[in-house]
Amino acid sequence: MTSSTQQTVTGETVRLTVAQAVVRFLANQWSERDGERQKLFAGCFGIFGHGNVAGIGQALLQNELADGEEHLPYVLARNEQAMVHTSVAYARQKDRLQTWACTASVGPGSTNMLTGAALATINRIPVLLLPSGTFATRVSSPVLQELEAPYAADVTVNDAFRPLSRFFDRVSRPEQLPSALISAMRVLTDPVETGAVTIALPQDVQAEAHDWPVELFAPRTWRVARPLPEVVDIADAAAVIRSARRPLVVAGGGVHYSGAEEALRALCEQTGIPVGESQAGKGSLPHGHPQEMGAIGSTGTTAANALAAEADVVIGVGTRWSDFTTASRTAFQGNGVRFVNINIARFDAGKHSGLSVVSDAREALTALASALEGYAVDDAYRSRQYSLWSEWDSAVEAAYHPAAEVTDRLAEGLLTQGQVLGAVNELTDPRDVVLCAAGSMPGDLHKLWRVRDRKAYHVEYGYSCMGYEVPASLGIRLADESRDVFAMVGDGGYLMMPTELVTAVQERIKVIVVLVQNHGFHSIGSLSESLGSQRFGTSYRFRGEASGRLDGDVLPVDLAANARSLGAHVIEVHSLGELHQAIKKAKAAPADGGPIVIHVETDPLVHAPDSASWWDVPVSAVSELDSTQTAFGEYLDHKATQRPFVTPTTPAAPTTSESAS
Ligand SMILES: Cc1ncc(C[n+]2csc(CCOP(=O)(O)OP(=O)(O)O)c2C)c(N)n1
Ligand SMILES: [Mg+2]
Repeated sequence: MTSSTQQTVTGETVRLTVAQAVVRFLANQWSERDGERQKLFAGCFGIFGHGNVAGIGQALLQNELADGEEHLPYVLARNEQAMVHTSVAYARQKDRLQTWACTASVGPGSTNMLTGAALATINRIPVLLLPSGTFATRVSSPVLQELEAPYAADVTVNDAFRPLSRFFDRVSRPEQLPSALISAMRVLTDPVETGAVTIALPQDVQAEAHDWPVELFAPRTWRVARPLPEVVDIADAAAVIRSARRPLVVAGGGVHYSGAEEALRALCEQTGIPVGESQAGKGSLPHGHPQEMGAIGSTGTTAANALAAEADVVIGVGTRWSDFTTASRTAFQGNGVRFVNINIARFDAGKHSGLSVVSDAREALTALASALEGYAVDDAYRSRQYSLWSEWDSAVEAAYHPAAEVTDRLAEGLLTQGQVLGAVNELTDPRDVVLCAAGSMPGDLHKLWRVRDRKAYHVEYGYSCMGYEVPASLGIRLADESRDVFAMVGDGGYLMMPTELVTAVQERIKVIVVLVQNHGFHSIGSLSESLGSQRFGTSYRFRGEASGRLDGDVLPVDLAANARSLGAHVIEVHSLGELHQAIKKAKAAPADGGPIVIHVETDPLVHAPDSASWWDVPVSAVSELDSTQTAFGEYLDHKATQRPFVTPTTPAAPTTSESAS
């Protein structure tokens, strides 16, 4: 144990600071599933300040210099929110079996991680956050960056992590550390509980010495569970599905995290049941598979949405049924539609009054396939799937390769967003990863992207956090260097968080950022227009001298120069041909050459094909504007189609219809 050579080892204890104990403990944690074992922590991201430089910082230095088996690599990031995003993306790419720890200084360094914490928890992705806290002793209070709440002396800014964390502890005394660490590992490796886990470490406690039992640092392996379904639940689920004529699977992120793609494919091939996918579940079946209907819901394909509207039984697999997936509860219109929910979390399995199958997705799908032996949908339903899909696929083709009547109307040097997505899709390898989080591209990718590999689609749409894209690209590449990563980022998202390009330069991480410049918020602009708010405040423009409004000229902002100044290799393109060349050049660039940014301008007024769907965004009920009044009328029409989904799902035929419930 090299890192303890400077310490006094007495019998069964070892004397280390709290921070040294944290680092040594983390370096000895492993996860295991299906007999494969890996380090739970690939390393620790951080930004030092007075709150952690001499505590965790000293411990990480000592660890790096020792460079032994208990190594916990340290990577300096540029923004604390960003380093949480990088860790989350890494963990998602690793199917939640490995992650990173993140250390931040007292105060703003720590609270910068809050957005990342929320994102991790909402997406159910493990990440360990180690915010620093002000002195536990409080002898010099108030110290720099201390909150000083007048109503409660023990409240610090780190209490803001509580609602965002699946486990939270503050280690105010060294004796509390072992149980805090062990609880943290339990939650991180529990597929039901996992999310952000926070251990706040006051700055004085980090540096305090303690005699630790040596057993605390023994290697520990945390087995990631695959809970089996109850036999009776599978029997009931099979009975419900056997009674269905138009069943539909909705695949969520749980399919990927469980590695259930093959089991899903086998079930669908055996029964002919089609599949619609949420953002996290996209790629559950590969593009081109006969049962693959692509995206479902507000940003879905017309194929999946047409089948959803008619389905009599909907089988959710590893989905948390977000509003985008259900089109705000308007997607499923079948009279008496029933739900079967396969989910590892009872919380999700119970949604929509569904028949709950609480289980690992792979195990439940395998059991269900046996229980459904001899059952299959009829030929009419299969040919309906085929014709709906063919129709949608031609719409995708037209978006990838728009007709001259569309392209002729574009200003010189501009492309459509569909052309950009099409070019990236067609010129990348099937295993390359496309990444996005916010703006108009997540919806367009959900509809249009042709996924050819289970880990090749990474859109963060639980929190849809602008700024996730650049830092997340580092996480994906670190997790799997055999794939190129294409981060699709809008100008708005880029401006939120370009910082980690510098970290990619530092670590020579090859990520490819496709920066889509359209001078503002294409997404929110369109949304605003459809809701009667006339694209107000969504363009990046000068304030007009006459109007006093943000409707002047486009701002002279050069994001290509910005990316270049951060050390990225930048390729600016002004035509489809140049875009093709740029993608090929980026792919051919050396694996350790650092970040590449492809800067392309698009026309924000050319839209992707319509989903024939809806998303519930409230419209002002009273207004002086005609545009808003019209939008409110349309809003009420849509609201009338929302369904409560409260009919109990039992193996017997329902006695009441959903519309009567
Ligand atoms: C951190 C954060 N702030 C605000 C939003 C709300 N929002 C969603 S998309 C968007 C605009 C994104 O602009 P851009 O990245 O340029 O993409 P575009 O819409 O132009 O495709 C905004 C402000 C968000 N999702 N995340
Ligand atoms: Mg934009």
